[in-house]
Amino acid sequence: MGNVENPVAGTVADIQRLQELTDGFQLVIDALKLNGIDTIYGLPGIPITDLTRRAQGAGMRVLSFRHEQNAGYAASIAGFLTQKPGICLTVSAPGFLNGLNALAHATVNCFPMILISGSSEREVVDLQQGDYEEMDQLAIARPVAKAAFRVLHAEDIGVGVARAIRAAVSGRPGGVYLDFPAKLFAQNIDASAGRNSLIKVVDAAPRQIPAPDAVKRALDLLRGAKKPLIILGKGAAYAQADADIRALVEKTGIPYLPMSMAKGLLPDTHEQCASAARSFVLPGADVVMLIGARLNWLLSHGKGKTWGGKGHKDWGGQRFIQVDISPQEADSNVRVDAPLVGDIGSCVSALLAGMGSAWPKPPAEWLSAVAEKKNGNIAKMAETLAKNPTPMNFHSALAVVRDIVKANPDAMFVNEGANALDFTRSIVDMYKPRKRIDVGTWGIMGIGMGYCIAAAVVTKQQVIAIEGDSAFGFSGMEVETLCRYNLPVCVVVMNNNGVYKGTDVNPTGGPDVAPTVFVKGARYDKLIEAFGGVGANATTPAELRRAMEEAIRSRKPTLINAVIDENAGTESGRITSLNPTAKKK
Ligand SMILES: Cc1ncc(C[n+]2csc(CCOP(=O)(O)OP(=O)(O)O)c2C)c(N)n1
Ligand SMILES: [Mg+2]
Repeated sequence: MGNVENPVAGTVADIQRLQELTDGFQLVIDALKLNGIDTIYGLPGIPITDLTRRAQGAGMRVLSFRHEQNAGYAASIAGFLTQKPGICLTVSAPGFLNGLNALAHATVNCFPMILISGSSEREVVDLQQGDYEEMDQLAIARPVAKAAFRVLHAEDIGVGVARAIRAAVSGRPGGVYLDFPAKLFAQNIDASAGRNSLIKVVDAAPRQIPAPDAVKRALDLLRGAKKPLIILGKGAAYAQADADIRALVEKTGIPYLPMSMAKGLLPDTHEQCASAARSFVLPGADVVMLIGARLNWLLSHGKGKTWGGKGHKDWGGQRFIQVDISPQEADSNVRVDAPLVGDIGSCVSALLAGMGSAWPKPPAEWLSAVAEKKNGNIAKMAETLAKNPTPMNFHSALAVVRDIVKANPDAMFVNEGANALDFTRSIVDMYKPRKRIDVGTWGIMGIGMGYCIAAAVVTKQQVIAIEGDSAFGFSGMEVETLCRYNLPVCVVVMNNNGVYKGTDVNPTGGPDVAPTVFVKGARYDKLIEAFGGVGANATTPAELRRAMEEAIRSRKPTLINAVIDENAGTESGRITSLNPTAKKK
């Protein structure tokens, strides 16, 4: 307080000036909010604890996790579902490294995500003087990120956040790293200068219109095909061009294969869906149109025996049309005769416009051959699903899950494991776009609970997760998070006592069990009960059905331990051929 008798000029002004200051914490929050980002997935600690508090205080949803990897996976899939970058917030070095896995995952899967990590003092880190959690995080993030930035001055927070958003969502989306050293947060600057330094990103993911000659080239190739095939990838799901994609597929009359996370773009029960005839249509097709799908390992690189090639590297003779946002994607594995570069929505609508009204249906022989193969396989599968063996196996359990998803087509569906993944993907039909989210490009374990949390938070829908018992373990502690936020998530652990199966033995006869084997008869359902969630043990399809129906009715966080025959799985699930040891067997 100034002297009342002789008020010092400037005292009041000083106070006012103080009130008009802002700081780094506030500017980060303001920059995110200005760009419509309202949720943070993170884990508090030095130097970002106050950022989590103040973000919550400023009305953002701040979801706190038990491990940064799970927060990161949550952020990555939130990005996929919303086309806005999902934000993961971590502490320095170890927290950053825990989040890094998810950042790499986002980049590889083309999900927009921003990993924001606090970091230690630059001058100490750079001289390697042994600071608290010392690490050159920016350098470490760069190789696995689409872009990586560091902000040193509060005035630059607006630019840093804007660049991160643009990099994450434009072109082919990916993971972006944003490094905020501890000192940044407490920096004070004039509030109006701060406000003026913020940037509301305009047209962050601009449409990329395909060239007319490229559209014509693609349509000419497709029109001349005798045995055409369309493959929909998760890029097509990301694009949110659902009506046009469906119209394109239906107007062409061409059989289509959805990649795992593209299931439901058209209902899996659609008559043109060729999933049940995959091993027939891939080698059989003469022209293949890829829409937002890359010819990576998941499609056997577009060559080899899967595609009818003689040897494992031989071309099967297919000609490819590739619709992709990245001009570098074509020819990555085999020749692409008609690359169509642009955003999926713009490309698909250009294709539709170019098709005109007199598009010829594919030759009837091809359609009937595909239908015959498909119906045969579906009938065979129906027989297997109708069995009710004791103990329960993957098929009899998944027959129940299939019914439940059919009855709840709006539910989000999370899936990871090996057999628990592969059987589920082929047995459980999806009916709507972007409902199925799973292990993605790398086939990683650990996405489970992070995906469940983000899916519930973003969509507000019921979430159903089908988890291998090994897969679940990677993020299992987050059942506490499910309970803490009271999320409508029903986790089903397909418990076959181990990785792939529970029957391996230690060849030495020693006391350790085999590396793939877990505690027999574990009760995963007890875990969630510790936090007030609902646990259920299911040894029969009827028990599983009852427990899942109750979970969906109550919307309570629920974990069902589904006891599966420990003999039921195969090594590596459906990718045994990639396993060098299994090959020798
Ligand atoms: C991060 C990570 N670590 C390890 C693996 C190797 N891996 C592939 S599937 C799998 C677990 C399979 O067991 P489970 O989840 O129980 O499925 P099941 O086949 O038994 O149904 C593991 C460990 C991986 N894919 N990702
Ligand atoms: Mg298992």
